[in-house]
Amino acid sequence: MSKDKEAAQLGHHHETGKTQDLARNTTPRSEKDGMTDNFGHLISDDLNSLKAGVRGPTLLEDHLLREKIHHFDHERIPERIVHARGSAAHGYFELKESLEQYTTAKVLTEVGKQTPVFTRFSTVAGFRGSPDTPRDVRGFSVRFYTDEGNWDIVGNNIPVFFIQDGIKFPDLVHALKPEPHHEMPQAASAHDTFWDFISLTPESMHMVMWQMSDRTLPRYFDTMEGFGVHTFRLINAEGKSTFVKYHWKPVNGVHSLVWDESQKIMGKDPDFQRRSMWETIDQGGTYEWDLAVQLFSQEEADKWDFDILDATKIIPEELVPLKVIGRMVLNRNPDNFFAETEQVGYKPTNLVPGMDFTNDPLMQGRLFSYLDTQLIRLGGPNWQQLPINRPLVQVANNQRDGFMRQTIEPGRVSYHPASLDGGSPQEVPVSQGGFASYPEQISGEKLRKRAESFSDHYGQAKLFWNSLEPIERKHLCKAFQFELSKVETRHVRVAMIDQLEKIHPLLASQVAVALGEAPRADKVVKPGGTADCAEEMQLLAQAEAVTSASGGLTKAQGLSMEAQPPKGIRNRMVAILAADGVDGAQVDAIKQALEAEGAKGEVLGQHLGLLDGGAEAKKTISNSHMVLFDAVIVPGGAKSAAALLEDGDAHAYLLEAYKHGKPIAAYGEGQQVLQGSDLAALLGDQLGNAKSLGILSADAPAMAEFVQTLAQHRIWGRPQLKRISN
Ligand code: HDE
Repeated sequence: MSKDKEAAQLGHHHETGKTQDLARNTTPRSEKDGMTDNFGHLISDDLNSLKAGVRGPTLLEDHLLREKIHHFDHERIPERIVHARGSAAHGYFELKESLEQYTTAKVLTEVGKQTPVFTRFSTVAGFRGSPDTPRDVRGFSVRFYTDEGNWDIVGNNIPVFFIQDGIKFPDLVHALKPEPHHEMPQAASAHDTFWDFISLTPESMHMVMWQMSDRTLPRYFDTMEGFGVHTFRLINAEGKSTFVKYHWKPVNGVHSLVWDESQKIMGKDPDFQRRSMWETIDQGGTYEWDLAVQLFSQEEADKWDFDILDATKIIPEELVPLKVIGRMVLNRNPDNFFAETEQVGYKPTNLVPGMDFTNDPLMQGRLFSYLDTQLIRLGGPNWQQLPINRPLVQVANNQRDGFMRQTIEPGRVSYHPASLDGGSPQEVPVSQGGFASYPEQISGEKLRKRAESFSDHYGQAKLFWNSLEPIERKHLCKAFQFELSKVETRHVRVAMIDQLEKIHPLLASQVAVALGEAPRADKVVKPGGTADCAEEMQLLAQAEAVTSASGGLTKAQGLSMEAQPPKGIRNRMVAILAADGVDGAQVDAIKQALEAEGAKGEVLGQHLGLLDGGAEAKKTISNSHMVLFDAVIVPGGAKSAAALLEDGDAHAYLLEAYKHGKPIAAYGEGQQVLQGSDLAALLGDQLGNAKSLGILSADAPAMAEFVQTLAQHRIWGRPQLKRISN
């Protein structure tokens, strides 16, 4: 292990003296001394159990066998009830702009300081072994190991939530998870119980619009945004409170998969997103986000027609602009998945002095839950001492004991106040950095009731719809059609159409038609109805009405992904199709041009290893698939081109790339593959417009043009090829 790495790991330990060695369970032996059991005894045979005679029974006395199997039998812990499927990386957060005016928190005031972070991305519904790319909300949990203790932003990739009150969370999750009688479906909201609950919970309408949009199909972890969701407080040196919302903005831009592609990836590579992050970081790359905040006062909040304590509402950027204050860079993979990614326990109650909660009733429910859940998941109250959960600063209090206590504290004092053993540690006054809650004035009756200010459930759902580009509306509409068509109970489907009608009659009609129900707005649906949302989406009047609960806006910026400008091609993956005889020099030039932009060209050969012509294939055309790449290039080399023309799998790459709006390029003799492809046959005359369709070709690689096309991410609006439509 390198010195640096060792130091980084030891950074999680802060006991002193002799106790430290015991607590770390380090052994004075060097590795070459050999294998031991779990108590440090050297082992002479780890491959044969102890038997009475070589063909005889195994003896109960075989403590080595028993110890090994005892450990094995208990190697699984309960998975998270939600967000079980996840993957994480280490890195740092660097503050670029101080929020000193608003908070005393050092992590938000010490400009230039790099605070270590551990960030975990997850899906919500699926089990721990479920695929990475279902249609699902993504968790976005960031732990900052600050000099003042751990700070966790346990957020999602969607800025709002399904429910307004924590008491509904178990019901939401039970409805979403596989149905209890047969435990199906896995990692999918497309089933009766979920939509039954949603149709009876109008407050979820804004969230389900986001959920059915492309937001729940992120391409990579680093092409999705993150949000703290709730309104939090910052508190400055004068004790003044300012409200804050947190936003993570991916440096590589926001983009998504298409649904057909997502579904295929679940089979072709269920670890697709986890693998992409791992490989990028392993090869020296990074995943990066800017941290932006929205800061506002009570006086401003009082003017708005929605409640800042309601987690089903955003604060439109038009009301409070985003202010970028720093950057998070993920640059180190965990050493061990279980010890770090599985055992990390985030909790929204991890705040540092200068921060506080608000009365958001959803957040209030979370404040209890995250601590509670770890008791069973991680097995007791000392889960906070696991290396990944410990703060980097000293922990000092007189709490002792409990399951799996890691630290060994000397002395007789396990209470406070104490005068024995020096009486320490002492509390720290607020003026010297001690945590204090904001002294908010509270008065009122004790009751079970929701505030009137939480009652608008459709305004922001409309705002979201209005803010999308036509292609995004089309996808959203198709997602509703897909999900609800999987619902077997008709009254649940109809109840959902009723809800959608309150958002937009066109949307409701399009969905209704696909479900075999009468459209809700005849004029906007073709006679006979159509299940294709495309054309009708274009018919929408440009001027949508002002929406309620949005500060008087018609549409808001930042909601559409398509409207955000392209941000280069960093971390994108390009498939280079090759066979023996490929033009190796051209392949090198293509790869270098991509690498210069931070992207990667992967040679897919007809076989692994060195191809005649010089390129090396680490993957094959048949062991991989187009859905795992962002674009495809067919390079030159006459023999290679001739072989690819005969390769049905190679043809499929071009068809799939076309279908999913991905750039296609052919250079040199590779152009013959394109011209002779199944794709060309289906396109016919339309190949004349190839460039405008994102199909590029030239005698030599024209990489500037290719990079520009790839930066657009998708080429929408390609003429549909009926034979490969889904
Ligand atoms: Fe969570 N949530 N949640 N949640 N949540 C958990 O904690 C819970 C909510 C979120 O990467 C659990 O350690 C309640 C909103 C993420 O390890 C559990 C309520 C948001 C993660 C829990 C909510 C989230 C969790 C399961 C309503 C977005 C993964 C295991 C009151 C802002 C953390 C665990 C990780 C995990 C409870 C609502 C995000 C059971 C009761 C809103 C990203 O404690």
